[in-house]
Amino acid sequence: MLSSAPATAPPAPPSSDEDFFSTASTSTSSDSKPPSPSATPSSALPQIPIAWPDDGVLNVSWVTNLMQAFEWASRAIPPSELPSVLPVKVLDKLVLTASKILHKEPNCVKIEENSGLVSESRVVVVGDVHGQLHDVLFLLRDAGFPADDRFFVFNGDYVDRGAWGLEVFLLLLAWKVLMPHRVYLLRGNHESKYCTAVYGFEKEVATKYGDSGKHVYRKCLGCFEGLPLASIIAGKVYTAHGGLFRGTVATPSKRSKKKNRKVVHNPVVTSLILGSLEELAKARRSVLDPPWEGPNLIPGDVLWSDPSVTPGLSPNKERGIGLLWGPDCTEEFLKKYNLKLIIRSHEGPDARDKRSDLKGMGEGYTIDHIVESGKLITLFSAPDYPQFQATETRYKNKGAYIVLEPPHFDTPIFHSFEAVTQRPKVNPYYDFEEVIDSDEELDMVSMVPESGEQETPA
Ligand SMILES: [Mn+2]
Repeated sequence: MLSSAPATAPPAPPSSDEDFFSTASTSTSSDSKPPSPSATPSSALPQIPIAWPDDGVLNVSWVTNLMQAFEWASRAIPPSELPSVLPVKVLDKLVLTASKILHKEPNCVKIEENSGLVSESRVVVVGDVHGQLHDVLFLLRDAGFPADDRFFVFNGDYVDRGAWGLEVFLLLLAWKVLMPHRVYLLRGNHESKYCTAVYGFEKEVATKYGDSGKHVYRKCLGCFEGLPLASIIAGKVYTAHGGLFRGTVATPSKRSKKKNRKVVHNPVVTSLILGSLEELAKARRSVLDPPWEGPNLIPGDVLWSDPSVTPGLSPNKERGIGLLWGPDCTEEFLKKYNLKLIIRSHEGPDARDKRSDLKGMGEGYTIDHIVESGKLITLFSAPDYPQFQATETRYKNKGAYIVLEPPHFDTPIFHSFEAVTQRPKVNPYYDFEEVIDSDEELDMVSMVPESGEQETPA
């Protein structure tokens, strides 16, 4: 049964998915009536178990069937039966194929004319999705699926918190494999060993894949390590999960010029300066957990930093890793690279609830800095977050995504959306009451570095 599209709907997604999604709508920031999305499963059953195509080449119907299968499975079968839908061998093949593509990408991917960005293109930017499968499916249908003229940049945090992190990550990998030059998956701080051990993904995978759980988890971690850190769209928009980062050049302190200075084995007297894109390009991103000390700090900064209204750069004491940067840094970065926008994610309604200096995340986005050269935006795409929060303290936030349009791709069009209701009932994979107040703060005691990880040079 083909549902009728509303007048304001974006171009139809690929025809093979027409049966899959029900009609829903989005509000742009000017709309007065909030949408009420739903993700009613289609009467058509997915083709399962899913097999890797004989010719090894994915097509649109394979990817849409995967999405349909995950949606169906989330409602129809217990989590532990997911291997009957997606066998381990097929999962392995998907993760391996995607990993090979992702590892080859530079730290900062460029989406420009050379990569197929033309005057008919749109670029959709997405923030944290955190395992909220039904909301991700809604978002993809609402924005329109990736296509020749529709790019997607995801700002990371695919897993943890929500109950379907694995499905969300895998379906995005499938799109990446299908359209590697249209879909860009950046790394979030939750795509790490540390976060996934605390916020649910590791346990989720173990629950779903049983005896093969450890194997699947390891494959995912390996893939996380390969995710690029940032993107630049049309030479005008910088996106990353956390945001800006420090420079790696150590400036010697005055004292170090004195003759009788102590020779310090590992000099830490470094003034905090804003990092350059050249330094970002050289950073060693392939670490399970971005280090918070040592010489390789750029990945941790890009994934964990937050903006502040206070000028300057300072250590992000609240999180224990990354930086806080002020509007002056936003201006410096935009001006230096002739950019108009920074779109970062990382702060949901709970994080913003604790920050009196910045706006709340009720609409799924905030404009945090307005400076001479442009703006800094925080974008969060997980509505009604976090899924397992106690009812009385829920934020009931909307999620949002941004569309960038030609000719300059530098003016954000915000699309806010409500959560998909009638979410299947599931048990959380982490102790949400225990970690509710320590959201995303790095517990450095439990974060034991992999052997050699902190010292290995790039
Ligand atoms: Mn985050």
